[in-house]
Amino acid sequence: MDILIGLQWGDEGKGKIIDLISRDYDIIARFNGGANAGHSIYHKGKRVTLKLLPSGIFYPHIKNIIGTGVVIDALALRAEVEQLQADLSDADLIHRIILSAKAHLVLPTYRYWDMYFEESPQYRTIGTTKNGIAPTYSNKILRHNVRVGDILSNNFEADVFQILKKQHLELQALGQDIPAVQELFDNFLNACNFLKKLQITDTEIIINEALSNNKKVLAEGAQATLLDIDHGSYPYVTSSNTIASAACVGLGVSPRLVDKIYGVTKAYCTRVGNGLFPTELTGPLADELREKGGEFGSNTKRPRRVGWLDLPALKYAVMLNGVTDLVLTKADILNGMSEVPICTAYEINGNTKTLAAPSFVDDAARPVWKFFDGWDTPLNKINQQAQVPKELKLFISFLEEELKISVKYLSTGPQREEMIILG
Ligand code: 2SA
Ligand code: MG
Repeated sequence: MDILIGLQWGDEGKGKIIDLISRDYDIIARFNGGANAGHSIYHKGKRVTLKLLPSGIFYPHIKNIIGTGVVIDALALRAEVEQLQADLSDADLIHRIILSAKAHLVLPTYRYWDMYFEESPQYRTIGTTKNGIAPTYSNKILRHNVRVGDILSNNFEADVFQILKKQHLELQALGQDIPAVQELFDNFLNACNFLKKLQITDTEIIINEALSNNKKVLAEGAQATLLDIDHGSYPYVTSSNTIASAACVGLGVSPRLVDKIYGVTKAYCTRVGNGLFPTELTGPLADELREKGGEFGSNTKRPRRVGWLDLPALKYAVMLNGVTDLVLTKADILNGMSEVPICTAYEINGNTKTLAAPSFVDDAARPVWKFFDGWDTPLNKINQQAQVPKELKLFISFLEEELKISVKYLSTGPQREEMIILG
């Protein structure tokens, strides 16, 4: 099994890379997160953003598994499937989706809990996507939740109604504006009935059997390393494990079966939501970079915070994931800049750190910069390694030396074919 993950705070261009390499795979499987993801792919010239569906959905030969570690919002999944069926004129894609019976369901009240925690002055504002992700994982850990396989049980309706009624009362008592419980229940049940049209099964068995038959499986990460619940910039993280090893847990695959680990990084950094961002840029240059890079939440449309490449954090991410194949995206967005900075270390209270988890870096940390000459060659016009501008080559060599792995793929634009394989 190969794994693909983001090395920063998300939106590194994972969807595009998966789309490019997916034709070689038999199965693409999501292992974490939920409808908070936004993986953008250009399909037949049109931008499509996937939230819950794995990025292999465009190919008829690929099985798309939504694995056990994912939290499934039935309403969001139905909307996504129906929209894609219409957009691609492909009603059959429904037969290429397999759901883990053990994946947890996002109940309709969880979205309101998410909003409550975000908006109440008594709790931290994380800047979540308000998809109910944290309340779902919390209820999973509390062992109060229902799972996809439960949809098929006789007690499902009664169990769900009871949970919804209890939570509805609690939310109302907290002053949360929420639709009537019957309305929430009816809509949710409708969407769950839709899920019955998809294959619901023990996906770990499908994946392991495929691997024993020499089929190729790609685990598709959502969010990214620095948003990992354990190793990311806690508390400003998502509520799942996002790093490569989470693919084994989330899909039920032994670590012995892992082969390549693709790590995707942009040539700069973005972050959406709150939390520290030592290399953050503000002012007109930030606005320009945001506009040029189209740095707005794929689903929420929130403007993303932008900044320069953070090498101590990138080293940390490469280490945590054990990256074998490094992918560099969006160097094309920096085209035309006179110089391109990289933060190579932090100075913290007189100490220099060149490898650091951002959660250990506080506001007193001062980035140490190295400035590279900018490049000025429209990258989407080139398709060979020899045409890569020399300034960008130097930028890449520096990263390779520091990270001790080579950049295998250089993305030169958002379209599938805009990619140079370096080697
Ligand atoms: P949540 O909703 O509980 O997972 O939010 C917790 C933090 O995780 C961040 N987060 C993300 N960051 C980048 N991209 C994400 N996906 C969408 C996208 C987001 C969007 O691809 O653009 O449409 O806005 C994503 N999902 C979660 C979130 O910002 C919080 O910091
Ligand atoms: Mg995204």
